[in-house]
Amino acid sequence: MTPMHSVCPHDCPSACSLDVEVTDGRLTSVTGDPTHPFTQGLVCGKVRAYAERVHSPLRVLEPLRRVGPKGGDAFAPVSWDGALDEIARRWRAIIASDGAEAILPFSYAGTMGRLQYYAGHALFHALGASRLDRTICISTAYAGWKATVGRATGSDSEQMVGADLVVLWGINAAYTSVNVMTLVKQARAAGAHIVVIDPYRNATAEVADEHLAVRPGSDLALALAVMHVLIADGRVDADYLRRATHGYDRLVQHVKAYPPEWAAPIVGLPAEAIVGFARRYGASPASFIRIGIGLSRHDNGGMTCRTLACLPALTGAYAHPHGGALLSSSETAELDERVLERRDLLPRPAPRRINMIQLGRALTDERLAPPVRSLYVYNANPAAVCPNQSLVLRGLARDDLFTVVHEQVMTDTARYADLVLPATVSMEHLDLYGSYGQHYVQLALPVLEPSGQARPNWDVFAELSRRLGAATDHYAKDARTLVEEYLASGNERVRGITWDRLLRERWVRLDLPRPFMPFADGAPTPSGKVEFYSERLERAGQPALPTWTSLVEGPDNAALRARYPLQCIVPPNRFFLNSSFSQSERLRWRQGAPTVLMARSDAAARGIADDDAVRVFNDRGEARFAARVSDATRAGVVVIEGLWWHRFHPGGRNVNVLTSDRETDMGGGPALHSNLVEVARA
Ligand SMILES: Nc1nc2c(c(=O)[nH]1)N[C@H]1C(S)=C(S)[C@@H](COP(=O)(O)OP(=O)(O)OC[C@H]3O[C@@H](n4cnc5c(=O)[nH]c(N)nc54)[C@H](O)[C@@H]3O)O[C@H]1N2
Ligand SMILES: Nc1nc2c(c(=O)[nH]1)N[C@H]1C(S)=C(S)[C@@H](COP(=O)(O)OP(=O)(O)OC[C@H]3O[C@@H](n4cnc5c(=O)[nH]c(N)nc54)[C@H](O)[C@@H]3O)O[C@H]1N2
Ligand code: SF4
Ligand SMILES: [Mo]
Repeated sequence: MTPMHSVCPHDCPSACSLDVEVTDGRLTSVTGDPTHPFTQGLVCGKVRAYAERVHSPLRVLEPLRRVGPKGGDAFAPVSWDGALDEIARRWRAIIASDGAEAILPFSYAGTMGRLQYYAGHALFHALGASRLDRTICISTAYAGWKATVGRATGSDSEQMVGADLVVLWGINAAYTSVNVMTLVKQARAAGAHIVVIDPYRNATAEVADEHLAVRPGSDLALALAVMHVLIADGRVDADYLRRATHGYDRLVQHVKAYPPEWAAPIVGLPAEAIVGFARRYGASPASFIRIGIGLSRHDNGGMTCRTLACLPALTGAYAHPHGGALLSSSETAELDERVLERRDLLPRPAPRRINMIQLGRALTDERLAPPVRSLYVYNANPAAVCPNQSLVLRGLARDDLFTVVHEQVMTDTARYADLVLPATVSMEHLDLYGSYGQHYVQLALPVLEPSGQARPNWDVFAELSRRLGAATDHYAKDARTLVEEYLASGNERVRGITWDRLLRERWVRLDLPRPFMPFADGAPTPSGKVEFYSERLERAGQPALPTWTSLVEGPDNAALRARYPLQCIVPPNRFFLNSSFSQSERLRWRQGAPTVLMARSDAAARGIADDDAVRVFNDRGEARFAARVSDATRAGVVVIEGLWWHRFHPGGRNVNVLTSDRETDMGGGPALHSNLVEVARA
């Protein structure tokens, strides 16, 4: 048995530091590093069972060629050289006949490791392939947040301990960032009052002091009413407002239109509850709001995040060592992604952009010129995670589409591939990790030999680069050189973080002042202040001040609501990470079954009992679930947690059959939670 260090690569704000044990070449134990200040010895149930993922019977161990229909499971082994030569040959022919834009890369954050995340960018840029707009997760939230404070950074979560009030706003931290819950518990023990704002009583709300069960997509109305009360009561920090904000006078006039009585029917709470929350917030100088990215997945998600970012500026909490707000810490370390991304290799004019949430449209739109002739998927499982799944699957099923999927496991998407290439897992390759929830940089060396013939993304793109004669200088670099160049691109917060130091110390904290209060005296916006009034939004045709907008697909859409009366939100479940871990028999068993949570009155009105097989449907499609009848959600709101692989889902389709590929108000992200549906017994 050899004890070693690794880092969790998954798309999770915790980026846990891991202690691992390897026995006879197999992973035998994964636990949280007790010395890491954020991990604090705790990892989630998904990664504690990691051996089951690394040594899964569903691992792809050799390159495969599809020998049956697309979407099936008939594949035969081929050699690496044969597969790579074929890709190069097919791409050369496509480039000659249709141009390089007919090639579309599709990737997201299957790994957060910086090298493997960006591994393909240089090659696709140099070829002139279509560019993918990677909007599926953070784009809307960041666009809204940045309109107010300029950068995806915020107060340090560790400073929550010592706060009077902690608000977990649209974040199911007990599932999606367990280490935040360690801090929440410590904050509570130190005297903080914990409020969860979420449409349903999720696992996080279960352990809070107070749960505000808002209607989906109504947080903007709630926040506007909170502003109204704070200003009307004079519960604002005049000194902070003068020193650090822009547009306060205009905000004062503007929010007069949003009293609690106006918000109450939208939010679905009594006006007194809204006033109570606003007064508590106003009376707590050390208030810490942890905002979830999930909250932004609504038609008005950008404006919602923008407005929440204004609240700590009213009370001055941004200047309190235990106050403020955090949506994401991903841009706290100011590193230059261009070192890895190599935008300088793009041809001019730059190739077209395709929004990843509209993959189905891109693959099926006959007017698209050139059409997409080849799709190369890595770090992602679009068949399961993209909205408007029926259209995505129709596109993936095209016989004239040459699809390559580089994967660790035989996903739903891999089954549509012409060629499947085996990928290493994080413990089999080297990478550098930052985080979007904490402030440490980590390096992970491989602790296991690659399984079968698996190769890292970087190595595969390097092979393709050589075969295609594109971006060869970039791929001639080794991993260490790239890590060093990337670290050297950082500002003073990253200075002193070197390869050797990371190897020696495992994790290194960014060089930040303690306490870290990035918006204590202003913010990196055009005015240099926290912007209540945004000229930039105004120029983009958006309201310059925080302004109520209702959901395109929500209670105000009377025509649609007449047919589909239930709002349906689709947040993560506990034991999968997006669709990852759906391959694990043990975690599927722990998760139970794909379920839809519904209120007793909604169930009774439809003759549905707990555990009944039901179908959930709208104009986009239909999927099957087991009903969970409970008082954890209100009448009119149903909840479908998690993304199951199709083959483990009754009916063979998952929740994203129901979700739309329409863009939200900002950033081009998806309104995954703004859905209207109907439920019936199957
Ligand atoms: N176990 C697990 N962990 C994960 C993931 C996973 O799939 N499973 N996914 C990872 C990824 S990629 C991400 S981006 C993060 C996301 O993690 P978070 O930022 O925490 O976001 P979510 O957990 O998606 O937030 C979902 C919460 O928002 C609530 N919500 C939905 N609509 C509204 C609304 O209108 N108002 C309010 N107030 N709340 C609303 C949902 O009910 C749910 O409780 O988690 C990561 N961690
Ligand atoms: N209904 C609904 N849909 C959602 C969401 C939701 O909350 N509800 N959440 C959305 C969000 S926030 C996100 S971020 C997206 C996530 O969407 P995806 O990024 O597609 O996430 P995963 O389903 O985890 O798929 C990642 C895949 O990458 C593979 N992978 C991991 N590491 C590597 C590697 O090093 N190399 C290669 N080649 N492959 C690797 C994994 O095996 C896995 O199959 O889903 C979105 N879709
Ligand atoms: S998925 Fe998140 S909580 Fe679980 S080990 Fe990875 S980083 Fe930690
Ligand atoms: Mo995400």
